[in-house]
Amino acid sequence: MKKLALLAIVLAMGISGIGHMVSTPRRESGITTTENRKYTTQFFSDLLHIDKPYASMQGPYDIRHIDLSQNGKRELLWLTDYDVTVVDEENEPLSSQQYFCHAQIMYENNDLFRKKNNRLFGGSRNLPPKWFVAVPGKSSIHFPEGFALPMYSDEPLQAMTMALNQNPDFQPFDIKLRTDLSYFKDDDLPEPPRALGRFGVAVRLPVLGDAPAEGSEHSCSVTDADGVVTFAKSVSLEAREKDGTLTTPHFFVAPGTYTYKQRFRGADQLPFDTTLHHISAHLHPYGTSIELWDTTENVMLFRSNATTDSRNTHVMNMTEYSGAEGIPMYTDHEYELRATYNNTSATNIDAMAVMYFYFYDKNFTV
Ligand SMILES: [Cu+2]
Repeated sequence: MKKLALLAIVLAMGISGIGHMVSTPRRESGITTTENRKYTTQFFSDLLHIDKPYASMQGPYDIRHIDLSQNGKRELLWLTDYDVTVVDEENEPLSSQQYFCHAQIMYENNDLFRKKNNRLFGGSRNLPPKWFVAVPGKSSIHFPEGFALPMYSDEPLQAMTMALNQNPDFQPFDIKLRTDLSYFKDDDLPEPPRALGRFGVAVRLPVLGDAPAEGSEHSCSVTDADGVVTFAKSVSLEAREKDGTLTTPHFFVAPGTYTYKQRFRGADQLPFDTTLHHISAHLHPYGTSIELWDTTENVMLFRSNATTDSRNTHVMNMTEYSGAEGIPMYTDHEYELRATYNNTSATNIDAMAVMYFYFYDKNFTV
């Protein structure tokens, strides 16, 4: 499931060819400023030319090969903030972020990450190769005070940014996407912050025509407003689950109201019982909310509400959780995502439903 999700995102971003790159790319070190011991490094995308409307994940994109070292010097850093901003040709922020689609910070490839993670941290760091994802309505991530992602300054990262345009009436124009990463240097801190690990869970629907046999157990189900179970027509990104079912995280939603449920076990995602300290979520337009339930205790732990613009073309805001107190999560509990779409249009719309979690990585050691 985890592997499938990663593959899906790489494919989703239209960058599947990147793995074939042979030479080591030249890395940018960005523009760094500092305030109260916190460093912020900025990277700018190339100009992205918007010449037509683009569906989600089909807009022009940019990839920067980056690291946060000064002169290649290796030091322990603690990442605290990630921000993506739409700017004009002069690097001035635009008033509307409606041209922002997706952005992420991730390792060049999964194998390199596994090797580095073992060599640098003895495998004690519970991060996947992808560290940050920004989506429409949630273009920044700020951890609660005292929590951060640990990294060495010379770890090779890539910053991907992608534009979106869902407005058919416009003159062609250019934008750039600015990525800001903020961090502390371990050497400057009297005490290290608490390390965060990360995982994400997507609703993955069985693809229409390949639905599981009647009565078989599957981790995902869809019911319409009348409680009738339906299966999805896939838009893209299909992959086979371990049980052989073809599933998709990017599906069509017919007109009407639907609730999508995705089950998972705590042990599928966590190495130990711990607490969640930051949760954000991703829905497409017409998505209304996505909830995290502890189904062992039958209690809702968190709900992210979506706000969409009046024409239902762009998600303006997704509410998040960020807190030092944390939300307990247990390896022996069962959990469920419940995402609701209310498609008030007359046609099928495309949709996704994902939650991104940061947890206290209590066994992390340098
Ligand atoms: Cu999406």
